[in-house]
Amino acid sequence: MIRPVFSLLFLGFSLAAADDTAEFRARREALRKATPGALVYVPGGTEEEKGNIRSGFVQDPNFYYLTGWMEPGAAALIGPGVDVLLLPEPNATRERYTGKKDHAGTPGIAARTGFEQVANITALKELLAAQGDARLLSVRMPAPEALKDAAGQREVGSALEALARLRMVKSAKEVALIQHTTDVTIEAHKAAWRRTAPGLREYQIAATMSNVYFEAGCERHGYPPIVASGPNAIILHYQANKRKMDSGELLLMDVGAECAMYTADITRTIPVNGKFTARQRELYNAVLKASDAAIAAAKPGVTFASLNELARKTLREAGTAKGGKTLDNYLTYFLGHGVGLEVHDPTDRPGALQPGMIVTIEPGVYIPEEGIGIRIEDMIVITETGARNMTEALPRTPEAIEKFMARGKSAR
Ligand SMILES: [Mn+2]
Repeated sequence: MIRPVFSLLFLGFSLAAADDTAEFRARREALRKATPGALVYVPGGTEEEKGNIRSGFVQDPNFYYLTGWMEPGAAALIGPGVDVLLLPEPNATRERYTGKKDHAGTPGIAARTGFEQVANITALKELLAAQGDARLLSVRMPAPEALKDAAGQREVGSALEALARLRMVKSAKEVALIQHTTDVTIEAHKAAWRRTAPGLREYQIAATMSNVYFEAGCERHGYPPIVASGPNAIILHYQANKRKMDSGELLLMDVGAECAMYTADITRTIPVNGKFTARQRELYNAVLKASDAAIAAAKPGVTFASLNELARKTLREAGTAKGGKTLDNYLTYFLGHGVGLEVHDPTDRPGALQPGMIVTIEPGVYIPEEGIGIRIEDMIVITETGARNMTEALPRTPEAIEKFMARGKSAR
């Protein structure tokens, strides 16, 4: 999926799975180091938040990253010598709908959460007062009302960038979780390739793909599936998925699952009838060349911005569209973005890539004059010496795609 915003750092919302408490504790320690002397407030998601009625409760990704806690209405307070999980008071009415919830009085709660202390959320004001005049920061801005009320006259600053920098570099455990989501998503794409045929509707392919990851126990889509046939592929975030696909057209699928809180983001573009036309192949190979060049150049110390430039240069030299403009004119966005707890995880475009960063590489060309849109999106993890393509197992060349589709058809 193409990132629609242009800010250096971006944090939003997402959900979860059990992990051991040690890693979450280590992340809180890293946040303390990154915000020396400060007291950081970390609000969790609530059941009242907009959109929950459709999606079900989804834990806030920043809160999840630092706590591993999956229940709604909680918060955390992190600072020098402060490691407190704040839980809501028991609410009998709500529990009739969504089940029993833990609270500060639940026996053994501190050991289970891995926090030094578990307190009632109403204790926030006292806890802040006990910390004297420590600098107060929040990982949600503007600061939540509950924090402003408890803080009184004290100013609240932002810890968003400090946390974003931590989230950009994935731990070994996170890389493994993301690889799992990626592997499940690859199976979803393959299922779509086996089914794709002229006359089907885009939503039928979306249904085939979603079914694979829901069957595998994944909680939700990482983002709304984009299944775009023919001219729809020019629309970067096409989500209607209603059109009937025809022989001779391309089908662009930008679809990713979210499993155990971590998202995949993978795009492939395939021929509806299993065979690329000469022009489709030519354009596809130009995009593939740009992708290969960027992936080959990715390594620690190189900037994401320079990979973007390299992909553009490769497209510029690869050919022209009808009308004569070079192909780089048809790549209208930045090359990629971080992926993790969110499909658009925090990303540093001008900064140097570091081992453990996971980013998409998603060059494309979208040519209205020819009614063709092609995108190839892979996820790479930066290693000590280069980069590993986490989505390599999903065929990328026209020849491998055609071979897979021919085999899939004959097996039906
Ligand atoms: Mn993407």
